[in-house]
Amino acid sequence: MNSFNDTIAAIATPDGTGALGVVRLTGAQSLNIASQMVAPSGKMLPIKPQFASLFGIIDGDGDLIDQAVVLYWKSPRSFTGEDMVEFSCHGGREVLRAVYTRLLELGARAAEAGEFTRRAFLNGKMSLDQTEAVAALIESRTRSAVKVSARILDGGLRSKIEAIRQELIDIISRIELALDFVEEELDHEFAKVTLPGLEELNKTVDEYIRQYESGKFLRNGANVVIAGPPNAGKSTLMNTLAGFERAIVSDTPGTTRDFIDVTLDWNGIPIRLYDTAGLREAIDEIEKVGTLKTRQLFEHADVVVWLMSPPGFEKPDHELGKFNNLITVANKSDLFEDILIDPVADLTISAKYHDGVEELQNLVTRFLLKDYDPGDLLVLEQRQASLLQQASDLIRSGSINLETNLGLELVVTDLRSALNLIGEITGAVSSQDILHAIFSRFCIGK
Ligand SMILES: Nc1nc2c(ncn2[C@@H]2O[C@H](COP(=O)(O)OP(=O)(O)OP(=O)(O)O)[C@@H](O)[C@H]2O)c(=O)[nH]1
Ligand SMILES: [Mg+2]
Repeated sequence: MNSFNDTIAAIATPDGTGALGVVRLTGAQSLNIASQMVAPSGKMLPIKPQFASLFGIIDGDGDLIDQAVVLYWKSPRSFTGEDMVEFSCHGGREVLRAVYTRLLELGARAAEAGEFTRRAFLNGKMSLDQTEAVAALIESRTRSAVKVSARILDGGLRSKIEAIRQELIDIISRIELALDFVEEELDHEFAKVTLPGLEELNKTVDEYIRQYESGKFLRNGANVVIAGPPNAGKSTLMNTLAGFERAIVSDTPGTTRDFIDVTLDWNGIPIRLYDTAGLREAIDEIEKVGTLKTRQLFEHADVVVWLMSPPGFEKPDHELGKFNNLITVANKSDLFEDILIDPVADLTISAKYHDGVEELQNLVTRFLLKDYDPGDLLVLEQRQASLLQQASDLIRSGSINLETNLGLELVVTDLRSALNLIGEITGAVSSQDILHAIFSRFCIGK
């Protein structure tokens, strides 16, 4: 493990060519090191913090390698809480490497993945959930995911977790006080006034766990598989939803043999949509493999859209019928709406004439988000949700012990453990292992 006292450097922008590229430094020696590479050497000291200045940048031989805007942040008013310098250079790979290499020559160490943000956390600039939001923001694939991460980065989760922690601390201290003063026979009365608070707390915690179940689709995306008998119009639906002719459409049953996928954004959820081979008794080897692949896709599907068409409106087989997230859709409504057929389906559409297709998208996203508005969700990391789940179990066990009069000491033990787990979410309580697991997923320079 590297020391946190040294000064570290990284190229913070992606490898490649761009108009600008950023090289950053953090640590006590930042300004000293940076000063030795501006032309003429040493000109930089003193530099006004938080002001942008244009400098010539020189290498070890004193040769000019770039002109860069240099920004200096003085500790503690910086991202990491330490002295920091950022060079906004011209965004060529060799330029950035030359600047970076010079920083290392002057004594900076190469930063590890996530080390800047890790320092920000260790110096109390942000809570652990906020640092995770930094990574999530960078990884966001839709606008909704960006908004959610930005809200958490802004302290939207931290304040809520802090409120839960405070509530729990209040209850624990009341119980601890009672431990000293309350007579055995009064325990019952005491339980009666304390239980509602614990139940309320559990409701709040459970609500966030539920939000995680829905919100994870915003972050990770969802697999939506269109399946059904041959000729139902699956490929037509795929094309309509994709907005271009992705799949071959024909009135020959068995047209699609291998599955085809596209990536789309439905109400903020990154959707991977699959068009599959029609399910029927396969008539040749290729079709057999195709239908096998379709069935394998079901295992990874978050939603299966079962498409049927007139006249048969063939239902899914028994096995798929048991699938939890199945939406049945009757297609080709243009052919049957006038003759008043009412097929049993969750939705009726015409893939060819784009009728009801938007409703289908909304139905699928409502299904995935369990009626939450993406804008209201506080999307949690799995780490955070699992801590909340463990805390919720402990609070519940504490409530039961309180209710059944098993002794206040036991109740306090459960609640104290729950308090620790909740503290791990924001990093009020943390260990090296947790920090390592979190920051290793960052990119270098963040
Ligand atoms: N009238 C009408 N025809 C449709 C509609 N959707 C699809 N079709 C037609 O149905 C036929 C089959 O369409 P495909 O999209 O190839 O059907 P598929 O389910 O992909 O078929 P396979 O790949 O063979 O399993 C084509 O002739 C389409 O033009 C619809 O909404 N209305
Ligand atoms: Mg097809």
